[in-house]
Amino acid sequence: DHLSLMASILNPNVTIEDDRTGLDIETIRRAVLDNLFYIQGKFPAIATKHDFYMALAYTVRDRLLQRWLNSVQTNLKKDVKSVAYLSAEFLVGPHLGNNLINLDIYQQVEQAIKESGLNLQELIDTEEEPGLGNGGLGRLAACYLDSLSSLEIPAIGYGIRYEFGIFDQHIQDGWQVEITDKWLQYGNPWEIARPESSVMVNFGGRTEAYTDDHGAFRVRWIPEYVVKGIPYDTPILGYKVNTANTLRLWRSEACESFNFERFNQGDYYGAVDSKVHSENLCKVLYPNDEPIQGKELRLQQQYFFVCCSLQDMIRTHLIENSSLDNFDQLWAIQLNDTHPAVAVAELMRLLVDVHHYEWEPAWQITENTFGYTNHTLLPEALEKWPLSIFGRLLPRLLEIIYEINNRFLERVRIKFPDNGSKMSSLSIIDESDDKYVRMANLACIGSHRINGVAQLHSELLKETILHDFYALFPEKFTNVTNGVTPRRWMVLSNPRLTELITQKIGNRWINHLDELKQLEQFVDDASFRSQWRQVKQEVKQDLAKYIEKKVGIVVNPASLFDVQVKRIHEYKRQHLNVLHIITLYNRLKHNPNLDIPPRTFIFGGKAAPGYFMAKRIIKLITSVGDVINNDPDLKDRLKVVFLPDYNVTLGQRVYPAADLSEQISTAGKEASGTGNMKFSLNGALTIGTLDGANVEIREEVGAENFFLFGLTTPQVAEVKSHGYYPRGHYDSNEELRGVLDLISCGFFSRGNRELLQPIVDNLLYDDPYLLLADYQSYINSQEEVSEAYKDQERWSRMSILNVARMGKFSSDRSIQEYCDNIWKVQPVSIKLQAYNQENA
Ligand code: F58
Repeated sequence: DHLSLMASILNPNVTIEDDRTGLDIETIRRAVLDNLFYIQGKFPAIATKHDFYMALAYTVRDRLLQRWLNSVQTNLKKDVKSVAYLSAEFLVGPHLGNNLINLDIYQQVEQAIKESGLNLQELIDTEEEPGLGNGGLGRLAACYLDSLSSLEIPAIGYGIRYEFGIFDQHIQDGWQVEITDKWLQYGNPWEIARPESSVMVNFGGRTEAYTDDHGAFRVRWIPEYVVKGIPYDTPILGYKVNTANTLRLWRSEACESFNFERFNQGDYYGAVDSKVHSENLCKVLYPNDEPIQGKELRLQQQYFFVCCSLQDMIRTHLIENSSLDNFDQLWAIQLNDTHPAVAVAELMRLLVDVHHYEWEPAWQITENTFGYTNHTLLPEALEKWPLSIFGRLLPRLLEIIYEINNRFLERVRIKFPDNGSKMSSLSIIDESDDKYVRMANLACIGSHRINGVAQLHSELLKETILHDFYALFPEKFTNVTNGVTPRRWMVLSNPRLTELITQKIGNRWINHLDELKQLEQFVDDASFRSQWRQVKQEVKQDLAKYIEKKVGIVVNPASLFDVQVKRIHEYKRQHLNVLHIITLYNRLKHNPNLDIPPRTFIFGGKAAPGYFMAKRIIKLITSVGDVINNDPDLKDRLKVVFLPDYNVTLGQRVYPAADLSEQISTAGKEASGTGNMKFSLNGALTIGTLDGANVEIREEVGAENFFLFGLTTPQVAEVKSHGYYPRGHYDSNEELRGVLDLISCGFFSRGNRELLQPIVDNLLYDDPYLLLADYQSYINSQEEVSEAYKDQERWSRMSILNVARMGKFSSDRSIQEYCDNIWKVQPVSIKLQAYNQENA
């Protein structure tokens, strides 16, 4: 139209709006029909819901492209420093709804879809979520991408495009059954393959010394086979800004030109074999959460995506720069845990072997470039690779690691002479029994910053697993407390509460979360509190409907929704929650007149397929639920629900509907937690230990608005140091004894005494996570919860104050801290220029 044409003549930064960029309702409606016809090949009359979803997704993608391509172009510029976030997992969740929020076109699109006789929410719910992560670590990476773009920081996320993400969980007869996640089967409208930017990755073989033309001594790697990495790019748009950064995920393929003979001289089966082998590399995400197993394929995955990503950064760097001398000034690379830590050795290899740097300057660049984030204190979760596997798969990398280690240990020897135990704990090579490569040591040595993910965790790192590194380089250690994005975890998932808050304080809180503080002024306003309760009630009704549809259990939306959703793990203590449920059950059976508010216990979470105890805990929950949900004596006062297939999409339904958030890990075990933040942001109160970020949440919301229980980290250590005797708690606590005995006698397992006994035995004779030691304290705290819930006005006050004081836990704050203290990067605002304008 002539207005926008005029505008574009006057100001070249304003683009001409057409059917692929226009944001008004009519243009969007037309564009969806256009895409339905030209991309899905369907008339509306025969189109499925999925067809409409695809048509809408492409409509939205079209509207991202200008911002995206202009962002990519800008990030290439000579003086722009970028963040590269290296992560084996990105648990981004469905894109459609989030992009509508960040583009700020939700309402227009909702209207346009309505005018076509459809429902936007239904289309949003059609999207298959990319489950490219296990849990908190992968989801954190996704929140960080959202905040990087929203803060206009030039950034790229690098990872693996797994063909099968985290498995889908079905529950059969109360047990978890794993089903493969075929997330790509109907196509992915959000990604663009860039085969022209493919790179090659070496594996196996041997190394060879040679002298180059200038007489310099060099090494080359003669691989056994070469795999091709093909990048698939997804735009990550920021909230109401032009910045759309890239998530670049690598897929592996056979490099047919490498093994020329096989592919071209008749060994057809051999060629196909090698193709299959290469494609297997990125087939499936490893579904284990904490304890790691040294599987060769996983090391291949790690090296594959790291090698592809570093080559990609170097290639982009050399477009505008004549050398890599300033690589560390233009790139800040963050290692999301040790999974990409081989990058330290790989960057050295690329600088020394390929770009012919001397060791020392190459090492300076490397150390200045990397930062390392640790996400766990569990010693069994620290990655180490058997030396034999590592050397066979990555012979040149092992040589480089030895060289890094020798030079490093030389410095250690000077600082701590004659200290053999320090040397062996700091060495990258673990020589205890079998030899291993310790990835955390490599990450610490090769990074200029090392951070934990909550204050307590960062302190414990310095005191425990990284103690000797802290003694050596105290200046490297810092903390960045995790955060979550309010766009997905409030605006998208909880539109009702978003609306109520925005009515009161405007919408600046969405990207300045501290502004929620202003809600405190309404805490004494009875009509506001009643609106607040009304919103929670409606959201709980939605979840109740979902529960009935999914698992056939009718729950009372007025009951207290007591929720624990997270991976199933002994340290997270879902079974402690169950001990409380059985305690209430026994109390109600013995005293039917007991005055406690009705509760609905909601669980969700996946167990690692090979984790025996975690799978039994699921069976325990479902078994207890079967009995309790069907006991007429209880008159529906208790319900226990296990929601299958907990994932990002389900999280978006659950957090807004929770009254109580269960954050009950053994103190000192949960690095941070991020679900804890999502709950509290949505108005749930927390029952929790002094663990991870719970400590800081309690500090922010006020001790009086948080249900605390349990041993502290030093108390846990104290109990363990005196030879913990869990049986003593069983002997002395009659109510606890009643609970454990009821499980043991087969009451919840149709008389089968073997089924759940492993859990009881573990608690009585080992109890590594101190459930029995914390039991009474937990029960007492739960009684306070029930008392508080009976006084709905008091509960609403506490809920409002929780939300009002959650400002700190925005991932925008976390990312700002990374930018200031670790990456030293600045925002860059993106000017829009259309593809058909001059100089584009
Ligand atoms: C989690 N780690 C921490 N690991 O457990 C949690 O406390 C923290 O809030 C979160 O990271 C973000 O910092 C976690 O999710 C994994 O899923 C790994 C996947 C790969 C194998 C080892 C565990």
